[in-house]
Amino acid sequence: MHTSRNDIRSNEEEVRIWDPVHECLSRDELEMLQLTRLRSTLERVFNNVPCYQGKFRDLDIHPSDLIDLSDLTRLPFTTKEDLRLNYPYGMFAVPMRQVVRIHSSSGTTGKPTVVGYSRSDLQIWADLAARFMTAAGVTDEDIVHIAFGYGLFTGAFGLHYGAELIGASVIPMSSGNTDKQIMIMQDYRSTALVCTPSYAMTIADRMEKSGIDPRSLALRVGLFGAEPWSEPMRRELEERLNIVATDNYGLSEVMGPGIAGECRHRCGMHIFEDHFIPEIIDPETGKTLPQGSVGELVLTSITKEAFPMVRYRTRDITRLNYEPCACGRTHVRMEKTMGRSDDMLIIKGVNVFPTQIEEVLFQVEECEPHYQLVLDRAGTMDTLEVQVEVNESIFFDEMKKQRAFVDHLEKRLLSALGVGAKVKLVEPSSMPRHEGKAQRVIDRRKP
Ligand code: DLL
Repeated sequence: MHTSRNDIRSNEEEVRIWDPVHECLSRDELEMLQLTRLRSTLERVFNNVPCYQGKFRDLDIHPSDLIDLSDLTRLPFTTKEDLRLNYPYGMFAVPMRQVVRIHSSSGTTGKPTVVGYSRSDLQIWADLAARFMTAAGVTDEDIVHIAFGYGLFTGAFGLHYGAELIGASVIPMSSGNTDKQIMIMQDYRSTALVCTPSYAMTIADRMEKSGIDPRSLALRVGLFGAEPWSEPMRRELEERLNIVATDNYGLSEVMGPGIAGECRHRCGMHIFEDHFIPEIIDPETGKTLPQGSVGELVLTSITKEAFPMVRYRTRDITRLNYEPCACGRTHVRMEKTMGRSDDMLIIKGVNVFPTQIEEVLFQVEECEPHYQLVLDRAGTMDTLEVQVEVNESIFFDEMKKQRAFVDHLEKRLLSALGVGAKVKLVEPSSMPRHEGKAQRVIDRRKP
């Protein structure tokens, strides 16, 4: 436990910082630490991972050439393809006897990515999860209900050990069986809910259907992540579950959850820069973009032993904010991601992220928070159909009213996206509900 932990007061509200020494370093101190850690990571991968050795040699770079942090941009990127080519253990930088845990990414396309952790990696992982959970307001008084699936997915274990380290009481519920989740929440008085935002919405829906008032529960905070979600979705979850909903970010290749998380000010997720160096690049050219630009997040891990990643291309689109935060943490904040560059839809030449559509739908009272996007092709043109559930206020037998509502929605989407989409209203409760990450896009263009 950290003896150096202290409490900082801001805006009358008590702000707890798990590791103030590292989370509040000055930029100079932070950069010195990053440089030292980066150099030892580069030595480690150069000496132990043939893929990195080959990449460095191809570019005629040796780890000792790295004098300044700005030299990072000279290093090669690592991509998902590198991990596939070295499946399953080729990117590990320690012998298997030092690997004490294995996880993997979901692998919806092709083989999953396998990642490993040494004992020290697991300690750091728990510590970083404790950081963002503390930032979200979790304390040793909390009863943390984990509704991520336990298994190869990093979500459940990541937050589980973070919460235990804080001293909270952990309920390792896993995902699914929504009625039982609600019963446990009622009976065990869960105060913090951990899951994907879409599963939180499924839980909220089920509670409403069963006539359970969220105010009768002890829930007060939600720690949601693992998929993109919009601000209107946050507001909806806060209202329907009577909680403060916070966002946290991570990916298995770089560690899992615990790379970044929001503090109570909820103005971006602090990236734990003493462990990860973030960059923003142009996803097309790979060029580093100036501070404040929107682009693809690239991450370098600088303390991992078993599975270090140098300049890993996350494909997630976001922006970094280096302004000081009112919470006192000095680490850079990343904006809520718009989504992955792979999920970006190109409709009639216009780039659209599903979260932009979500933002529009969630602001329309008659729409339920359940939607799906169907992409198709008419001749050479891509088409987008937005299927959305509507509530009982839209009468399916009143054609004229319904037509006017569809027109209204289509106009709002056109003005927000800059491209037309067809809207199809579907009956309440007819869309699939999600227990893990939501699948929002159905692409019928692929053969
Ligand atoms: O989803 C790790 C995680 C678990 C993060 C639990 C937070 C909470 P993967 O399954 O490897 O790992 O998926 C990683 O999910 O590249 C993003 O595209 C997306 N993602 C994760 N967190 C967020 C978030 C986990 N807060 C991929 N907002 C990432 C938006 C997110 N997208």
